Amino acid sequence: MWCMLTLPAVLSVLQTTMAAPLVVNTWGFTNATETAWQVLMAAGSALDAVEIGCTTCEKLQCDGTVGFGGSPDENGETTLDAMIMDGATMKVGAVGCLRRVKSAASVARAVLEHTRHTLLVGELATQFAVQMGFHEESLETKHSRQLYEDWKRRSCQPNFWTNVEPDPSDSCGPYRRGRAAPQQHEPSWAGPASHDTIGMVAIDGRGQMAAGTSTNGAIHKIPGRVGDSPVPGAGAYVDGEVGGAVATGDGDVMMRFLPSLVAVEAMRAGAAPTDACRAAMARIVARHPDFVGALVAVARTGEHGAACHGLESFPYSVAEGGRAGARVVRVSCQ
Ligand code: SD4
Repeated sequence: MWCMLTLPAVLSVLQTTMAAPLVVNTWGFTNATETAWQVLMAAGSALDAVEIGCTTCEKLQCDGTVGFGGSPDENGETTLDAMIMDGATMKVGAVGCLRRVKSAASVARAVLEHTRHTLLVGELATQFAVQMGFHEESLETKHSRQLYEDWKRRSCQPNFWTNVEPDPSDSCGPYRRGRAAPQQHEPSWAGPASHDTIGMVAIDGRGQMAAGTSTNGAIHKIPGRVGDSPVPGAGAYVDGEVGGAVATGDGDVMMRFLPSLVAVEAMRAGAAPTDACRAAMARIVARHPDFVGALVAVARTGEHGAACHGLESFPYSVAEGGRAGARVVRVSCQ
């Protein structure tokens, strides 16, 4: 076929089938986008870019919902969820409810690289991290202590308990089982200010793709809670032959619908990234009209798009060839 095409025609075919390096991440976390982009510009891999990008947010404590010192649980402890997925091998490394280790994305990468497992959780994930050379330290800060104490002062409101006694809508625990009330409408916990997980998708110079997430989850969560972010198909998913998607928002709902997988499968079936995100979001919203969250998708060609619900608008950050620096794209959720 090539010998029958002129040079400009060959170039145009290549442009539509191969993407230049690209990084996309949830929210306006452009510092993370920039560090990931630097990795790609230095001929680094998509996996390295996603790890470095998510690590940047962990260090900067992006919006208080990534990294140490945010979203204390009911005991006042910050625990971390993170995932990294390789779109070339479909391997995943993830940690859930990681305790006392700051660099959750890098521990997830260590799970991917040094084990045949996918997800390690809790205290035993910490043991793994320490064995892999990560530093163990408290994730508490003055800020997280304050958030915890304010919550105690508000009679532990809001919280995630249902059908327990004493009444969780006006009392702290300890709770015991109560009578199950008829299933009520389940409000979303994720108000506009309470959810800012970083989810990132990258394409490197060889056209390989990776995706990842990092978060400290839901504020005042019940200890032991793991959200959608370390669950493949929920918080992130990437298939290098198709594209990738990442999610942010009410993870307790999202992990029941695997929206990142649904978006990637929609792209596989031919949908553009924006339409793929809308289709995945529509499935959630049909059952949870109050849902608050957003999805960003990237096709392997580099086309990207997003969809959101329960917010006025949703920003995501992009760095791509030919443009200087990271920029923020804002999509309307109306
Ligand atoms: C979670 N999806 O743990 C995460 C929260 C989130 O921005 O997106 N925060 O449910």
